[in-house]
Amino acid sequence: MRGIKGMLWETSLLDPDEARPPGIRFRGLSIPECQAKLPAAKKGGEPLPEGFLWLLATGEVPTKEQVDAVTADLQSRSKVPGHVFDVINALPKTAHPMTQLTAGIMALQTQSEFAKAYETGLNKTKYWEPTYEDAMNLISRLPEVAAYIYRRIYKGGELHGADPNLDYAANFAHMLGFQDDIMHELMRLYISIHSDHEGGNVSAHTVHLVGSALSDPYLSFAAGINGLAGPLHGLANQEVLRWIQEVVAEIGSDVTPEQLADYVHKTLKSGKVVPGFGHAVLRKTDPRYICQREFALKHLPNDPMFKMVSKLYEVVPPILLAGGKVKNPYPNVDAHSGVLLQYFGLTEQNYYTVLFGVARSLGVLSQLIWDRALGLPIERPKSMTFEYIENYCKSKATA
Ligand code: NMX
Ligand code: MLT
Repeated sequence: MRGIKGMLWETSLLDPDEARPPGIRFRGLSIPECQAKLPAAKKGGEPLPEGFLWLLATGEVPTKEQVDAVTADLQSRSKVPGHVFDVINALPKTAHPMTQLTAGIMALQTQSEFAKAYETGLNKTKYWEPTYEDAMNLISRLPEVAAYIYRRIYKGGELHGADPNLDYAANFAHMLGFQDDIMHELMRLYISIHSDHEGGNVSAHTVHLVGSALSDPYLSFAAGINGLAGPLHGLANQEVLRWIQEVVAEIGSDVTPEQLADYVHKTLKSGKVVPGFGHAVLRKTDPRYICQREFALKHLPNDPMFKMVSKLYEVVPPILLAGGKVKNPYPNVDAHSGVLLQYFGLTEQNYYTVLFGVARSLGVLSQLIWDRALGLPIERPKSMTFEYIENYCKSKATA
């Protein structure tokens, strides 16, 4: 169904062919425009995800006071019920972090205002109201659930409580165990740029599809997170870092373009994709890759792994182009994110997609509020059998 226009999605839009940034617009604003216009924690710093949330949900650029009000509102909603941790604890620590995240979200579902209101016979014109409450509650509780999973798996279960003086992204980084100012800036940028990518990507589309059955926001979001856990979608961020580490382990980091090209050919010959390259819609370098590259040039220009990512940017596209079938040979968002995270000490690749999942809640849940407000119908495309297609073709051939 690539290229088939079939759904409404207000919060963001991709333009496949737009040269360099924009490529994506959040409510009409490109990433550089969001960086310039949305309030930041510090002068000239990265935009606060709370501002993105306001922009995505309302279509308007918020003031700093409005963003601060969102931070406070999210904090006031952020209490995670104890049974959520019990559900996660019932899984072995070896369960993939994305499995633990979905289990945590499903456990949070007991708090759904929408499910409760629907049961009591809510008028359909009011559906958006409990959807809004669920969306805000879920967004506010995800960081603690996600941080719990990280500390449980990788840090022996020692937790870092929330810091009420920090904004959403910085507090998330803090609960994960990262206190570095620049890591906090990275987390603000990371959550903002991963928040939304129009409606047809697997995670967003799944949230919309499941939500169209009037499944509540928790059920819908958990479904989307399962889609994000696929290696051709969000899981690619863990695959990229693993692949780069394999490259380094096998041929070292001080490599010539020719050596790197040989490794890329080897990956392709073994029937695998080069993770972090290609896109189903974009036809140029992903603008989210570009802004992460700019962040790296500013904060870690000499990191050997960043240098490797830069070399791959040169080496991979011509090889994929020469293969003749890849529609977009350029890097996507996942080609860069892992290298930034590992630089600041978040080295556990299997966890990376959880960060993507927390960020994605801002966009897909903003849109779900609008789905309910607009009374969008249940999604139900028509399917066909092979026989149906065969008969259709025969009838056209003989016509
Ligand atoms: N390496 C090798 N082959 C590729 C790649 C790649 N990076 N990208 C596309 N192809 C192949 C693709 O598998 C298909 O082969 P075949 O005909 O044998 O099935 C052919 O090229 C045509 O595919 P496209 O139409 O260019 O891409 P499509 O829209 O089907 O898929 C992706 C888009 C993103 C799934 C694909 O480019 C890919 O698998 N990339 C690597 C995984 C990745 O980085 N995913 C993350 C996407 C971003 N995200 O966060 O979700
Ligand atoms: C996304 O952010 O969802 C990915 O780039 C995948 C997509 O847009 O298809």
